[in-house]
Amino acid sequence: MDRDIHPAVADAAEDIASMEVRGAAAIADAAAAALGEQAAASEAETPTAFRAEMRAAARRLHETRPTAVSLPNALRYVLRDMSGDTVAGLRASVESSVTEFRYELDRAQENLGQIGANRLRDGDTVMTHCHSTDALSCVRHALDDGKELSAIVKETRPRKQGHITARQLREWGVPVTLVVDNAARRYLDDADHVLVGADSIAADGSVVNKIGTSGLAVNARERGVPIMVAAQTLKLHPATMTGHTVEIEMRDEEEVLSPAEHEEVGDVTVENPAFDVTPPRYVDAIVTERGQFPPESIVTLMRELFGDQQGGEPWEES
Ligand code: RUB
Repeated sequence: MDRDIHPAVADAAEDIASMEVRGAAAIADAAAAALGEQAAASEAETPTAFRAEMRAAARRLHETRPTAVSLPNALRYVLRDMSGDTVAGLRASVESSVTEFRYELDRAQENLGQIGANRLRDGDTVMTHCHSTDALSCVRHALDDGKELSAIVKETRPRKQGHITARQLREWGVPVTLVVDNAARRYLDDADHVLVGADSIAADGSVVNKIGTSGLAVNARERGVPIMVAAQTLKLHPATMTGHTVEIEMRDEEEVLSPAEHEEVGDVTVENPAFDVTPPRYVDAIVTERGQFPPESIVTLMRELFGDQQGGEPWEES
């Protein structure tokens, strides 16, 4: 336990690891806010000590969940521009980066929502998987534009994030049909779009999202239903430009099988991957705040955004 880590950072890390805070955008927002709290409460006496404290806080947040690139992207955004010759100056720079980051996060979600909404027509039915605030932003903007939509919501085993999506859509007055994941193919005949979010998007246009997304996309393609991925540029994974792959989080087996059920079933290995990879050929459009892209061309945007990023991570010891 690092005594310089502020309780707000430790709590945020715990909330992210336990999925109390979940979904790529919410994780990024919570991590940035926690860094802000660390900076505000720091008792560091020298700029060197302050920087070390911020790096330690970022490392704690970074080690919580490995797949959503929005988390390291948020930490980088806040720490890369940290500047100042005094503790007060450094603190002010972190606080202003955090405010800016959180504002941009909201704005990006609004902007991509409007772009995604343009793809949805009055009377359309969308099929969703998991719970994505970027995807829901597209629905909300379409509703604000006066379109009527219905939704087929996949339950999303094992954590049932579909319930969160269903609740949100009902609050907006959208008629919802909730189905178990295995029923998705049957109900694709009633869907005009598959609409999902992303945890990471690789340079080749592959989409990493909640486990089950790739199977849904393959089925949707076979049925001729377009697959739209709503993902602000914070979900673009810079390291994939240099050949790195995205780590897929493996979660606790108890999310799948309780100890009592396991006892009853017997000695079996339980695997619980939280995400999967949908190859670009199954994705029709990636909708970002910078416009919509065919997945194969997302690398152009990545070069523009990350082209000059070199060297180690800002939270590593220098
Ligand atoms: C959440 C998930 C969401 C993306 C995008 O997985 O896969 O589709 O994170 O969400 P988990 P958003 O529940 O395991 O975190 O658009 O809100 O960033």
